[in-house]
Amino acid sequence: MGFDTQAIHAGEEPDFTGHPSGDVVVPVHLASTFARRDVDEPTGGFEYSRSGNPTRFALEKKLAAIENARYGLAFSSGLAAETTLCLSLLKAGDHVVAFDDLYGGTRRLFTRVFQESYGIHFSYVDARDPENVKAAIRRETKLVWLESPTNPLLRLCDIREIAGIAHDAGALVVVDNTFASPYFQQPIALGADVVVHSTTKYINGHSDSIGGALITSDEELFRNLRFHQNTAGAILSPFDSFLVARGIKTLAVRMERHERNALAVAGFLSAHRNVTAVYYPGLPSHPQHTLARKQMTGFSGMLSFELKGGKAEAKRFLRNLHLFALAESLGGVESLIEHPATMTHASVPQEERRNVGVSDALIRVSVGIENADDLIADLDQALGTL
Ligand code: P1T
Repeated sequence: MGFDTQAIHAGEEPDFTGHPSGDVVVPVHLASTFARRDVDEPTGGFEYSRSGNPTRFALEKKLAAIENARYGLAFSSGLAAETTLCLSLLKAGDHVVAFDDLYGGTRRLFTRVFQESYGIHFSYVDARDPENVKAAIRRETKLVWLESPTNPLLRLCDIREIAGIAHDAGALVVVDNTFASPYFQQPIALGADVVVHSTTKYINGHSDSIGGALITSDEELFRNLRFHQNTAGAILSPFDSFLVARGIKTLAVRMERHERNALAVAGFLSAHRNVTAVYYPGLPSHPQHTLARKQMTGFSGMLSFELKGGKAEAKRFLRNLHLFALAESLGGVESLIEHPATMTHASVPQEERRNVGVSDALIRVSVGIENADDLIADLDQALGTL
């Protein structure tokens, strides 16, 4: 079945919760607990809403379907999903190899919590070259943690090749697929063991829910993750589960439009005299455009660019925009813009930011699904003020 069909129908089979009403949309089951007739027979399989909730269960089926995987779990945020994953798979003394360009909050979680308090070690490498991953792997390496494309520099890594390297060394591969969305990239088919999402972004798509997901096709891994989801308790609420499931139904059409608009915006920025570099995997000038064509089916709606000048120019440009909201987050229908060095990646120490290439002139754009001409006109007038 096609992605768009799955996105609409998976998890929404009218009778799957035993509801007699035949709802074509899974209802919001707000109950915190479920009555049973006998002590050892949970009615309809549900006992207590942290352990399992029919609305969340429907979403989890849909999340698995759109990643073409077997199992999905929904969490209260992307970071809650990441925390649960680390709790499930890592212990003191273990080692993780991670892409050096990652969402700032992910790096903060690794460094400030799992490294400083739990004795887990992290090596950050430029995973654009798989040899760097290979060279960083140690006997204690349990995970290789990737984003592709990365936040905020839109760098890619060859997921299939790195999965081969990691598996040869007995390590699992995690791919944060938030930027691409499952519509444009399915890492499990490329060899990843677990996919992470901040569903806050494209998957929900309307900037009105914070959530996260873990998706896998490995049954043992799934049981372990589900045990920790229930035991640590960072589940997605029934209402958010409903919103996210609703968002997924339009993911295919939204992503097509995000991409079309992003291509137009990237083309415009590339030709502007006040822009010194544009990072968008859909541009033939992107150094990894060929890899993008190989492992993705599209280029998504995220891009970043460098302005001529520095922080002062970046601030002036951002203040002068009218249509783009100056805000963290991404992947919603409305266009957002931000300054990674002072916003999403402020928690990464300045020197590490510089080493990776996040400069004070870097601007990140989440291109929405508005009229592209309006977006370009707004960027044009603000760039003209520099
Ligand atoms: O915000 P939360 O739902 O907890 O998701 C964290 C997260 C995980 N992975 C990636 C790639 C992300 O971009 C994020 C969150 N990012 C932003 C809020 C941002 O503006 O980049």
